[in-house]
Parts: sequence; C-alpha cells; structure tokens
Amino acid sequence: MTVMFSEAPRSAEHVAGPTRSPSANEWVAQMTELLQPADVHWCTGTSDEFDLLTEKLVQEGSLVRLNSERRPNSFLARSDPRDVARSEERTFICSERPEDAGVTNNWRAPDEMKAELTELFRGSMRGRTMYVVPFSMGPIGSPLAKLGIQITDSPYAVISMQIMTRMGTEAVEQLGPDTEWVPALHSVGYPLIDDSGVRRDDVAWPCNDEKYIVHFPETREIWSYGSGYGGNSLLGKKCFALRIASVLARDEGWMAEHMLIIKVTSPEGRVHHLAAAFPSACGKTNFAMLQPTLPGWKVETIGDDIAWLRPDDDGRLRAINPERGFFGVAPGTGVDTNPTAVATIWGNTIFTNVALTVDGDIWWEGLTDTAPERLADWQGRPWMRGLPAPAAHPNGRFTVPADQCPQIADEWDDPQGVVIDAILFGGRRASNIPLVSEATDWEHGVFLGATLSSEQTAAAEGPVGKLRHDPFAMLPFCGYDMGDYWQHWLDVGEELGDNAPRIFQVNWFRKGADGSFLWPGFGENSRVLDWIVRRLEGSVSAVKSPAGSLPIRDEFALDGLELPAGAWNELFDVDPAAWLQESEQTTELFDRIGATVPKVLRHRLTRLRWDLVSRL
Ligand code: GTP
Ligand code: SPV
Ligand code: MN
Repeated sequence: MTVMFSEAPRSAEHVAGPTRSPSANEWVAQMTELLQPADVHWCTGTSDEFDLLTEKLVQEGSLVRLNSERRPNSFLARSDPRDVARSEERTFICSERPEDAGVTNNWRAPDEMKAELTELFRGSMRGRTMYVVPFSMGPIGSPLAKLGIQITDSPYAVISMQIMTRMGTEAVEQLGPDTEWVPALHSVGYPLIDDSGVRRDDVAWPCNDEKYIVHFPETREIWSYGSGYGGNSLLGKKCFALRIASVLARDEGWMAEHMLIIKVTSPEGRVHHLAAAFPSACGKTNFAMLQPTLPGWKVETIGDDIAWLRPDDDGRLRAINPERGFFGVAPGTGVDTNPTAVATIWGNTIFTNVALTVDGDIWWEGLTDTAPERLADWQGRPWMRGLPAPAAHPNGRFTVPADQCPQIADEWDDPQGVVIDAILFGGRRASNIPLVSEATDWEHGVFLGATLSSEQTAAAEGPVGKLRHDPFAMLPFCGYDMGDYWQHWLDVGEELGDNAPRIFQVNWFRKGADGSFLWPGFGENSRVLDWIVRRLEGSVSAVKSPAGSLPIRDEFALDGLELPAGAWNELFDVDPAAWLQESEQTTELFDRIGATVPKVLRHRLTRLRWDLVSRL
C-alpha cells in the first residue's frame, strides 16, 4: 500500500509526511516512534482502500464476507465478548483541575495520565500497520466542520471511520499549515511482538483487558487504548464530536449534543426542523427515520446521533450532523419498527455482533417476527430457535453510509446546516414522564434536559434497566463540569432570545400496570410530532401541569389508533407523590454536582416541589 499524497503542496517548514500541516506531520512522526509499528499507511478514503482492507480482514478471519447477492459489499465482525460496548468506567476527562471535569466524569491529572498511557502505548503497534486517518466532522469545508487525525492499529476502526466520517484525501486537503485539528490516538493494545522480540499470532478481535478512553479537553487530545468497539475506537464520534467538541463549543459559543436531526413537512407543506436528545439506545435512529402513520406527514433524516448547533448571523440556531454514517443498534430494528433502516442497510454495511444465517446473511432479534431455525450467534456458535440466549448481542450494530437512507433529506450534508425550530428531550421511562409535554420557556426546557433520566441500556457496560439521571442524554459524553454545561445552555438561550427553538419532553416507553408499553411507538410517534408542530404553529392549546404543558385529548391526532381504555390518562398522569419522590433524586443530583448548578435551576426545583406539595 503506497502513500497517495506525494503531490500535496509542501511548505518551507514541512517536516515529513504527506500533509501541509507541520504539527500534524510532526505528531505522526512522534507517534510512529512511540508505537513502533511495522509500517505506516496514510488513508485516502477511496473504495479501493476499503476493498483492500476488508479483503485483508476477511483473509485474516476478522470479518465474514456476507452473501454478495443478498448483502453486497457487506461484512460481519465478531468482537471479543469482553469488548462489546462503551466502557464508561474507563472513560476519563483529564482537565488540569478536577472541578473542570466535574463529578459526573472520571478524572485524572493530565501529566500523570499521559505518563502512564505513554508506557502502555510504547511499542503497542509492534508487528502491525499503523493507519493514519485524517477526517472531517461535518461536511468538507463547512464553517461548522472540524478536522481530526486518528492514528489506529485497527483496520476495523479504519473502515468504520471511512463510513462514519469524511475521511482521507478530502479531509487532508482541508488541513493547511495553521489549521486546527484534533489528534486522536488509538491502539487496541495487542502488539504482535513483545519487548524481547518474540512474535505471537494475531487474534480475530485484538483488544486488551486494560482499557483507557481518555480526553484532554484543554489540549484537545484523545488517547484511547485497549478497545476496538464503537465509541471507544471510532474516535470521531463520541470522543471528538461530543466530549472534545462540547468543550470547544463552550469556548466558542455553540453546542455539541447527543441529538438526532429531522426535517418534518406537515400536510400543509410547511417545513420544520427538529433536534432530539435521547440517551443511548433510546430511539434516536428510529425517530430520525420515522415513517409517519398519520396521512400527509413527511419526515426526512438529517442525523441520527450527534448535532452541532450554532447561532447564525440572523440569531437563529443552526445545526449540522457532523457524521456521514449511522452506527445503529441492530436488535429491535425490523420491517415493522424501522423499515427505513432495514432498507438503508441493503449493502455496503459492516455488521458487528449480530447473528449469521446459513445462507450468509445477517439476523437479529426483532429483524423478523420469527427467528430462522438455525443461525450462528454473535460469537459464531451454533444457535437454534427456542434457545433462551439471544442470537445477536443486544448492542449489536450496523455501520452504514447515511446517503443510503431512502428518506435522507437533501439538506443532510448542507455545509450551512438547517435552522432548528424545536428541541426534544426523551428517555426510557416506565413511569412518571408523560408521552409529551412542552416546556413553558427555554429555562424550563433546560430544567427538563438537566433532570432527564432513563433506564440504562446495553449501549454501555453496566446494569441494564437501572434508572439513572442522564442530563441532556450527555452524561457519558459531556467533556466538562455538568453544572457549567447547564449554564452554557442557559447562556445560549439568552443569546437566542425570541429566536430560541421551543423545547419539548417525550417518552415512548411508559408502561401500564401489566408491564406492557402504553404507547405503540415507532411510526405512531408521528401523532406526537403532529402535536408538537401544531404547538409551533399555534393551532393547538395545552393544559399546565408540573411536567409542563400537556395536550388536550380532543386536539390530539388519535384517529385510527386503538388506544386501550384508560391508556390516555395513564400516559399523561402526573402523580404528585411519585414526582415528589423523584424530585428528591433530582435534589441529590444537584447537590452532587454542587456549586456550579445554575441558581435558576435550583429555584425551578424548589418551585416544582411546592407545586407538587400543593397537589398532594
Ligand atoms: P445510540 O446509537 O446508542 O445513541 O441509540 P439510539 O438512540 O439511536 O437508539 P435506537 O434508535 O437504535 O433505538 C434502540 C432501541 O429502541 C431499539 O430496540 C428500538 O426497538 C427501541 N425503540 C425505538 N423507538 C421506539 C418506540 O417508539 N417505542 C418503543 N417501545 N421502542 C422503541
Ligand atoms: C451510544 O452509545 O450512544 C452510541 C454508540 O451512539 S457508541 O458509538 O458506541 O457510543
Ligand atoms: Mn449515541
């Protein structure tokens, strides 16, 4: 594999390597010395390169090529069973002062952490190829885009970055001598040659039991060691576009959020753009690809996981999706629940930790109603229908280019982004939180975001189902103190003033006494969308409640929906006693975060508690 950049213009102070940025070239040279790889490959992002890498991975047994008639140019990866999700316990924000990382992040002193990691990284690529992956988060040349360079010894990470970001030559061309860029160092921590020169065989999914996902917010650096999986290894995604970007955003007056973006067209042909923050595996991809059951409505996809939002020259909030692919949860994605995702992954897709069918295609729980009789499960073991263990890992994923989505909006890669009219917050809540409510104003919206909680999912290591606060769906992704982050939200709202988007809270996951979902969800969520847009347009009213403004049944689009008797009331029930109990937990959260919690949010909480007490 040869370097493709010999033509790149070189400046006088050019050090070595194929970019116009001396700092980038120097960093790559330094890292090469530290990591001691067998060779270095600068990635171009071409389809030839993708083919070479996937073929190599197939030869080595790290990828299974799927049946090319059923799933062209698609592959299955099976990870080490100890490396199947983000490792929040091993994720660190290493600011100079611990209080800048805040109590919701793991913190270590940057010097200390760097010294420790340097020893782990020393020689960690022996016997392997070091890939240099230049990438742009955001459309090439967009005023909202940012550049990064990932160094990795994982070809799986390279091909995933190729799908998920604008990667290779087009990114490197953006990198001038003085352009800012984020260094993102990644090693799976499985060198093939040890300190004494002894060689060992590679494994299908190399990784290390010792994992570190580390961010240095002040120097805008990422060092990730020991994991090859998702957000731990595709460093443009959570590490850059959320943790580092949230810090850049605070400093530069914008916002980096864990949000989908959609374009909604009403039956009257009016267009609105919405952004929505739901925690990991709580329905962003589904909502981003919604197929409305309500006649006349149209939803188009702009992004499914991350939004960068910035006040524009006219004072309105504009958003881009910094990614160019979807890394979506596979289980639960089916023809009934998300037909658009099923159509999107027709080919050119990398599947991770899902089941393999006898004819070389993929399957997971929820893709079809009935499982095939026989499968190879996500670990490649024989599996039969009726076995209690799922065939796919609950955090099995697909990685696919966004432009394959049949309902992708034309504006999805517009460098200027789209103007956001409404922001939604939503969690996975069996109780307490209504199907939909509207914040009374921006400050109340920030309160709803700050107090967002959700049952934990398989997207991260940890106890699935456990309720936890996940403010703004950013708990694992905010690169600085949570209280300061809330204040930043208040500041941006102040700047936007009357141009600020309206804020809503949604919950598709409320359950009845028998434990089943009260709301059908998925395409039927268009009914909620209808109400939200009608609110924006001023054509429906609402009733006040401690949860915000609630819809009136007569004004809500329920036609054609068989909602069980009593379900409406249960969906919107705000029980003062239960809410009061929940507000105790909010108090605990605020106390834990401490002095940086904005005063107005504390006042809100006090007012809410008085309101609830008066309703007991
Ligand atoms: P990350 O990629 O981890 O950030 O997650 P995400 O928010 O994009 O999650 P995704 O859309 O992939 O949703 C994951 C799970 O939520 C799937 O199992 C879906 O079936 C389920 N889900 C999505 N929408 C709904 C809904 O409206 N109702 C119900 N009951 N489940 C839903
Ligand atoms: C999430 O966990 O929110 C994801 C998947 O979007 S990962 O990229 O692995 O973080
Ligand atoms: Mn996510």
